[in-house]
Amino acid sequence: MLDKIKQAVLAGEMEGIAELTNQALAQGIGAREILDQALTPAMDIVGEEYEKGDRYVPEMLISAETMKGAVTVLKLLLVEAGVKARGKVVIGTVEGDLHDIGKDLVAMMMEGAGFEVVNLGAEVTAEQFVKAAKEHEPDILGMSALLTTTMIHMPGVISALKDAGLRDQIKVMIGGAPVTQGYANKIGADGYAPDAASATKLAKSLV
Ligand code: B1M
Repeated sequence: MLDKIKQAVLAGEMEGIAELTNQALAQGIGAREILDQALTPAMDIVGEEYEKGDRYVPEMLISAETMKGAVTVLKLLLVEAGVKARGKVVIGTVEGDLHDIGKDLVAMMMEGAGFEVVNLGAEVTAEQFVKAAKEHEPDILGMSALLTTTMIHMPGVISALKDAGLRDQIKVMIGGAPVTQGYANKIGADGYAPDAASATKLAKSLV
């Protein structure tokens, strides 16, 4: 059953995943087991295949959505069982930038990896990032930018976090097509990732 669930995530079988997950639970397989032995390993494979170029973005999205379908079924049970989220992430696309596909993919992969994710959407101002940081107290704040004209808002968000006295408690990670590791170093971010799979790995290493 666990292998069936794993294969369903790999194949992106969104339609049947909720039923399959419920069947596994009915057979006495624990929510934690399903998460650790089927869903997470499947998403690890998806990430590795994407990194190697064996899987394309739409396939990764479909697998991520499939995993979300299973996680939705398990969520309540996992909370009840006291399975702590790996950490909390507040994520958004920066001010003036409405590209959100890549950011949503990162958010989904992180959720799949066990993070609690607060997705602020696109065109998020520094003030909105800080407000969300105060409200949700995340371990990580993630910023995405797809335009050379909007990535310049990233240092402003970091300054605003500093001004609000929050910078020491929150790791900042950034990404998006024009963003680089060099830029992350320059603006004092804690990390940069080039794609959703490595963003998830980075988030794990930051918490
Ligand atoms: Co726009 N656009 N666009 N666009 N668009 C680009 C980015 C562009 C490169 C196209 C081009 O000219 N070749 C170019 C930017 C040039 C530049 O600044 N260097 C561009 C432009 C110029 C514009 C407009 C200015 C066009 C115009 O109106 N004249 C305009 C700007 C609007 C605005 O934001 N204010 C605009 C508008 C749009 C659409 C609305 C039509 C649409 C966005 C729809 C949406 O997102 N809801 C759009 C699209 C779709 C694109 C392209 C074609 C695709 C972007 C995408 O979704 N890629 C893009 C060209 C391209 O990339 N081929 C382009 C797929 C996605 C999965 O990848 O977003 O890179 P990506 O995300 C990756 C990684 O970057 C990384 O992981 C993701 C998953 O692997 N990542 C992170 C992303 N965020 C991360 C955060 C992290 C870590 C990793 O940590 C927090």
